[in-house]
Amino acid sequence: MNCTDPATVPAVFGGRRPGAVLVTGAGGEVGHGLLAALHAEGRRDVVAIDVRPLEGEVASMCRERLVGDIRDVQMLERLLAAWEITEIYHLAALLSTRGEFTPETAHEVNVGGTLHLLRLAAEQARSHGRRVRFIFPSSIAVYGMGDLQTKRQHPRVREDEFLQPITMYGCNKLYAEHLGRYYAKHYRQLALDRVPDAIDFRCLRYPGLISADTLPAGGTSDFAPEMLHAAASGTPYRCFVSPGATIPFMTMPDAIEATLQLARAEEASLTRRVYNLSGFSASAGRIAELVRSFFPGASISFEADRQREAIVDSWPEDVDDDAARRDWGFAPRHGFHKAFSEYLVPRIRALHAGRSGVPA
Ligand code: AKB
Repeated sequence: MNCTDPATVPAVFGGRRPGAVLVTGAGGEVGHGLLAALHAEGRRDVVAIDVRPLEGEVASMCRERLVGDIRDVQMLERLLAAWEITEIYHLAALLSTRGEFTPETAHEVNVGGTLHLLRLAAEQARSHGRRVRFIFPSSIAVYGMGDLQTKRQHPRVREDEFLQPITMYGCNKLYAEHLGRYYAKHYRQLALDRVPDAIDFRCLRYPGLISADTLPAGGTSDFAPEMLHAAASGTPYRCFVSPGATIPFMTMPDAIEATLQLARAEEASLTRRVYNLSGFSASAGRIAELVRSFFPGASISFEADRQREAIVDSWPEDVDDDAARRDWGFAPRHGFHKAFSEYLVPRIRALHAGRSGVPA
């Protein structure tokens, strides 16, 4: 049922709206994995928003599916009327490459949309009297290493270092992290009717994510999943960065697991609100070598797009995720080789086997 029509707002029994967990950007790569994971842990109260209709198996995992834009304040107002939201996973975003063609739109979505969602969280907390847990994915795009020499001299960057992003997406994510901290701790701090401590904001800085089940769109770290999916489907791939371009990555299952781990962590164990994550650091050249070892016929060439490569070069080789490991037990299952041998290659072969004649 699509709830953009107010007439379909669920009934309110005894003054109580039905409880819900809200997932924005539900149709994206992370959204697909998160909806499945929430369903697997027994959540049957998921309200999903995306600009496109949610399709496939994950659509049936939602109690409600809305087609709408997080910039639409009226739509968010209707959410306030219809649901008692106590947890928000705000995944909707315009990623780094796409954002460089429409930076102002990226700002409106990534910052304006996040502001609307944080305000919704504050209003929800005011209306139902409980705190709202707000889980926000940030990115390694918040970093700006300056030049390759600095990047190489600082191979494992901590959360509070080199925060000079060079993309609109990175600027948006860094500002949104501060907005989350503000709404959680200082929102309307001079107003007599403020609701203190209404939002429990928690943030993970995702590295480049690689999924076996979905293809990425609009990112600059996408060269890794694009290369793998092309090899599995027998399609020649021209990599838009040089073999030496290196950043941190993690598999989608590890990203989803980490997201739920942070969401479930005891607040007392959190020494910070924004956490680095990394599964492994790899160069485009090492990824190509491993891909060829699994797909010997793969046609992979390197034709660097200097502008896109400059974005990747501005990101760290790897990040220091000790705080996540110490505070809430972050422990990715997939290192570089295991990511391919245990997850990516078996899953992608199965996915592409029926499509391209590539032997399973
Ligand atoms: C992108 O490439 O923009 C994203 C990211 C690194 O956050 N995948």
